[in-house]
Amino acid sequence: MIESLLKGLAVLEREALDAVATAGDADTLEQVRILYLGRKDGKVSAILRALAELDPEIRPRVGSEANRVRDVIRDALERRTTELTALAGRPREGPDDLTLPGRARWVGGLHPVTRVIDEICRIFASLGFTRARGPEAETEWYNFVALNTPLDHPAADMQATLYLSGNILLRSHTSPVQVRVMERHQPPIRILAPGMVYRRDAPDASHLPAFSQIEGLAVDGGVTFVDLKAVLGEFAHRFFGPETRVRFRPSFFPFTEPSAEVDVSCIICGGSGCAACKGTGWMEIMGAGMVDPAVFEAVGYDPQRYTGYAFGMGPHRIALLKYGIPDIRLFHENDVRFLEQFR
Ligand code: 2NM
Repeated sequence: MIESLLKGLAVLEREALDAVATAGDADTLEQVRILYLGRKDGKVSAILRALAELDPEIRPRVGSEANRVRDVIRDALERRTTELTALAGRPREGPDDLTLPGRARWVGGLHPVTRVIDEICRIFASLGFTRARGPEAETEWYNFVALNTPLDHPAADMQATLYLSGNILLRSHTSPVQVRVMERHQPPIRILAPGMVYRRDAPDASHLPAFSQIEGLAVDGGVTFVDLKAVLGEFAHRFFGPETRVRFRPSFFPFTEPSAEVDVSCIICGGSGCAACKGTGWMEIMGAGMVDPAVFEAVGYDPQRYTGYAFGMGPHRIALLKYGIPDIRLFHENDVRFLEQFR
């Protein structure tokens, strides 16, 4: 009799402890408590109540075992309650939430002026122009005299040019590169000279003391203004789009004769007139002309045998027009919010 009673209690104890351990929330745990320790119908409570009817011989032994089982279950319930409360307060365990948006990595990019320079060079490279480079600190000969610009010309004035020392100055255009190439190479030549140039200007919305320039030069027997118009027209169509119209206005440069300013139909409004083209429908993008015979004489070319055309443009200025930027100084403030718009 006593053996089977004690065995029954042991089975109940194991059952109850299993149920407590696997209960996943407070509600389930409360159901387990009612099932075993509930005042009215709890399995352990019923046994404790029935002790009174037991033979006094075995009552103390069964009674103390029943009380021990009740206490063990009560402790287990308490511990599991604390455990479940702590779990509920913690973030969910397990794999990361794959539905969250990714964290964008910071990506660098080319400066808008660099992109314009690269695109211009790419187009002229496909038309047969080779890149040429030269020093940024130049002599008066290469920057002015060889380019048919006497030193008493206003462009050579101390007020316009950044002199370093003596007759050494920061080049005010990339034409000295063309002169250096012509001195060392015989025609035919077709070159593009991109680079930084320097002028004694206070910075404002449309001027920087240091800015980029790209000049081109083609020299051969029989080169005419028609070649110039064809090459620059092709460039304009590729750079600004096939609908672009091009016009040449008479102008003057010391190193070309005749000379022209080159306009394209407004790249913002297409020519109908807007704020970007100041209502004219046209935008000035470069200067150009036929190389003056005096320049050929300075570099030792025979002006009777060779003719050539040259042109020059400012990538900073073209980038302003292309992207509709109101102030050229924005290019060099290094403000990432500005720069990242051109990636
Ligand atoms: C320009 C406009 C017109 C030019 C001339 C030469 C050289 F060396 F052949 F004489 N190089 N670049 C030139 C001609 C540059 O820039 C607005």
